[in-house]
Amino acid sequence: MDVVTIGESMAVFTPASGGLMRQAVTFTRRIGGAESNVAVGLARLGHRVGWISKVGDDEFGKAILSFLQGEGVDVSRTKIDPEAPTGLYFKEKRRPNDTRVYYYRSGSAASRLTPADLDEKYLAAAKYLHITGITPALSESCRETIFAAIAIARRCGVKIVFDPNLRLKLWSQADEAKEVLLRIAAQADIVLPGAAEAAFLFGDRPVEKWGKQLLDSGSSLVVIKLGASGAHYFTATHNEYVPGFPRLSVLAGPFQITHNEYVPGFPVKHVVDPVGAGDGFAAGLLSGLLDGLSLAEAIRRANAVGALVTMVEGDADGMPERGDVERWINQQGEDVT
Ligand code: KDG
Repeated sequence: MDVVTIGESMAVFTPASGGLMRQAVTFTRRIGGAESNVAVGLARLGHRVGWISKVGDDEFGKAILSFLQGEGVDVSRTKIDPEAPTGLYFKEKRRPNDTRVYYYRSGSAASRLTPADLDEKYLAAAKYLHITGITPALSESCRETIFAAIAIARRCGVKIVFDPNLRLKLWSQADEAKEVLLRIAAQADIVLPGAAEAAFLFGDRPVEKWGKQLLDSGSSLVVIKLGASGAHYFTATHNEYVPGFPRLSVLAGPFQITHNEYVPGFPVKHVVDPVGAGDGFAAGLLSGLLDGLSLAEAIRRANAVGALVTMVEGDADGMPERGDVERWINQQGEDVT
């Protein structure tokens, strides 16, 4: 596999109309889950990707497996747990810029993942292991599974890509979230926080300090995602102030940046559904790195995939195919048909 990812996928229900969900009577059912979204994104871009998880022995579990198989994701290491249900979540669109999620996933099949569910050889043969901060929040055994996967990857030279994907609803204590996510970030090769996640994890310390801290602990790349504004990245050789680049403090609040490199994003005129954009970013970045693009080009692909995802309803549904991404980049983010 080019990439192996581990995490929970759920049946996602979205009311057919906006506003308060209590009024909704008709829902559309799709499939979502940060890690499987990334897997779908990579598969659509032509990469070999495996998804490790557990689903219940129920109709939603079957829907998830057939959706992912249909997309070309390898699910051979995903197990069916007859003793727990597949997780669900609801996505309420109250207003255009106010999307809320409600989880029904406590005790789900995926929350019962354990280190014994990891096939070491399968993991060791991958080029990248993709993980997010969602899985360690699901249960103690999920947390152990993530740290066991990290240990295998590090031992076997598999690069670890970590998206903090902070979901405070899944943690009982914010401090605990911070401690666990920082512990994982310190062991990852590539760390992909959004601006708000970076603020949560590192406070208002100057960005170059914690960027450097992550680089010192072994990360080779730290990318701060700024949505439509693009992304900043740090590497061991690009961590100094470059005059003239947009400052993160302007774009994202508390940071004072002395700095790195910046790759502009693609503003989208009509955002239909922002959920999954960060996963699109991760898929685009990994795709670019697998194709041997320069870092700036890979991040440009990441920005493009993230933008395209927001134009389609659903967490993974808008993941573009390679030709769509290339056209979008060539057209500078203008939809010309
Ligand atoms: O990144 C998108 C995910 O947040 C979404 O697909 C659902 O995995 C999910 C979660 O835990 O919120």
